[in-house]
Amino acid sequence: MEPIHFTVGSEKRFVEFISGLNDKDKIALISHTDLDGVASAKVVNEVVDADIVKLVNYEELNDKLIADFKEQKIKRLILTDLMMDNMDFMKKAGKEFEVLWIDHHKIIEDVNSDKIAYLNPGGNNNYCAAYLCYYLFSKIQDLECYDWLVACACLSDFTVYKNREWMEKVFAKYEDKSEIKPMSSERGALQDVKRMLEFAIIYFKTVKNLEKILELIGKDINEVRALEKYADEVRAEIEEIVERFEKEREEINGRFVFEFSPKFNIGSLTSNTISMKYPDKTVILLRPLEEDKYAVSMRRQNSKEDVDKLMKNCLQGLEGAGGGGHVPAAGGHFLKKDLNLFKERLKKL
Ligand SMILES: [Mn+2]
Repeated sequence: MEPIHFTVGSEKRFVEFISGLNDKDKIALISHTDLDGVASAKVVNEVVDADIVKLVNYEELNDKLIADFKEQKIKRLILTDLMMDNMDFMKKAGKEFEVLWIDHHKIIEDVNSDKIAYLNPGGNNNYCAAYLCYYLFSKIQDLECYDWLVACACLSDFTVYKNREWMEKVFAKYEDKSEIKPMSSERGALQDVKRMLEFAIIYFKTVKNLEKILELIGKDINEVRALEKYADEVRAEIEEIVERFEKEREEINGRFVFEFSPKFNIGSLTSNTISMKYPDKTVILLRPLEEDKYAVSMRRQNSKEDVDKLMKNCLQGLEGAGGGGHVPAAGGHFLKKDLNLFKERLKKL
């Protein structure tokens, strides 16, 4: 692997943290809830065998988590693929634990200290976290058995350019002849597994048991088929909704409007799938939320209508409503009681 330059932290800091590990200090490993986060946790845990492994959303990085770890006598905390927009959590964590933080998101502050080793290459999102973990921990232990999983994370996080040579080697090893690009619809051993893992992650997030996926992913790429049945449930729901869209959509002023309430968290995946099928149509999808609101997404793939503007005009002045985005894609929400008003506005705009 080509050497990686870290803008904050260094391989020396990493090695210091690792050589400080011992049998008696309890370790917690936390990582993000997407494919990059899952792959990072899998790679790191192969080496450190943490006492607690948790996949967390950003809002869970709070005082309660630190208190829980303290109560469980955690001494060392490892974070991977976790973005932070301020350093409050890290500074508090650095007071309680020896911390290793490996990340590739925007660098807000260099929080390296005697207690915190923070490694981030910075720059233009060249590497995903799983690749960074694989690169660093491979210096301690041979992790080639997980190269396929790391390659899937690279595809999923759009980080397949800077590490091109390595990606090519892994694609060749697994005889995947597809073009190495994110969002590919081509078939191939790695592309297929990557899409399947993304769907399986949606499944386990919905049943609130994402850590289960770490148990089910093994070293052998062929074993990962055990996850297929979960991924298929999610895939089937998307297909079913797309089919229903074809039959049940309303057309208001040349735009497609459709309401659906999925079991899985597939709102944006479904919006993308449908709008890519109709690039010259504005597609408006409504999803009832648990409270008294609708989530609304608007997409226009060819950008011939500014859906950010449309969204703002439709929601203007509505009680408890808000939203916006960019020319081709916007999201928002409004109260259920305003559905008719929302549609009336669509007729006039
Ligand atoms: Mn990531």
